[in-house]
Amino acid sequence: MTSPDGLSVRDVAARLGVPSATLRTWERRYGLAPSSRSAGGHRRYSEADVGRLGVVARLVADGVPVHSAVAAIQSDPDVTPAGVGRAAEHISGDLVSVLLAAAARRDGVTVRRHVDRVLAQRGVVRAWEEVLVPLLQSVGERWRDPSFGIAGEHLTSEMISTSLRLATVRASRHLGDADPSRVLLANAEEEQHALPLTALEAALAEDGIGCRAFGARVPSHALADEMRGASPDAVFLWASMRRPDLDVLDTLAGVSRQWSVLILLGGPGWGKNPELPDLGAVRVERTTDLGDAVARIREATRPR
Ligand code: B12
Repeated sequence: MTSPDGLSVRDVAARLGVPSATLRTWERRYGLAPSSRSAGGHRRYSEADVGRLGVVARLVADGVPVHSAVAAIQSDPDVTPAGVGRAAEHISGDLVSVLLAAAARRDGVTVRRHVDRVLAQRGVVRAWEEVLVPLLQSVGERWRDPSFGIAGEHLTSEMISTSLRLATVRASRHLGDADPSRVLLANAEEEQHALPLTALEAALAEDGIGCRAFGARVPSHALADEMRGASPDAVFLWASMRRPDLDVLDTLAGVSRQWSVLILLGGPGWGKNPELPDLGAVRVERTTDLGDAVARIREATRPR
């Protein structure tokens, strides 16, 4: 219940789950002051003040630096906790700029620290889609620029890779008896872009699904041999670079006619609407984002 002259700092702290000391620090450093004071000089917060602080608290909990969260509410003073999505969009953009600047000055520790935090706070799928994909796409536009450089691209992808693997290791502790041979992840032949596979492995682990991940440049015959040995439910194949043909699918299908398997294709290399061959019992599907890939693999591995 709000008293007529507003809430005290303690009330606001309790409501938002943010310590009073933090609210005072935000006031001192970022000007997030209550709109009034009592006759005795005590802070008195209106519902609108609490709403704005709630947005900042939510964004900070999502891994956004405080100064960026404050900038977001200042650019849109009417933002409500319900409208935080718009502010988060602004902030994710801001975080991408922070990460690009860190990579440009070769500060890998800062890149990793932010990526670790975003992964822990948003989960792998949201962190990948909201921050890491926009970051990597910006990197893809910058590597020719000497102020960022090829080394900046390598450093960024190494840091992301380390953070994703850490997330996989953390989540794998809860995998228990999940059988990793049900799902195989591999890159197409000669394909070096392995980060999407690393992200998928981490997202699956978070979802309680184990897998065998073979990484970059897996020859089709080697993957076919693995399929023969494991009879998996799903095989995910990533391609960033353009694939000249879909022969690989015939190779994989050749060994998997005996059981029901999903071959899932991800990445721009397969083209927007590839004509997928009819391989009988072997299902070949195209997926366009990480969340969808996890959902299709989950479905394929569901006990029947
Ligand atoms: C990191 C990186 C590298 C790293 C890879 C390290 C690693 N461990 O993976 C290194 C430095 C090794 C590298 C090498 C090269 N790279 Co490179 N690289 C990239 C970069 C910056 C990110 C790659 C990535 O992870 N992309 C994944 C996501 C972020 O991007 P996306 O596929 O476009 O995402 C869309 C969808 O696929 C979907 N999606 C996103 N994530 C996921 C996940 C899943 C599971 C699913 C299903 C869908 C999905 O959502 C997005 C929106 O639609 C891209 C830029 C880019 N835009 O991709 C260039 C890029 C892919 N590279 C490129 C090139 C040219 C190369 C090199 C040939 C460079 C060279 N001259 O040596 C080499 C060799 C590549 C090879 N033979 O395989 C080009 C490819 C252009 C093309 N299509 O022909 C790009 C696009 C950069 C550019 N703009 O020029 N690269």
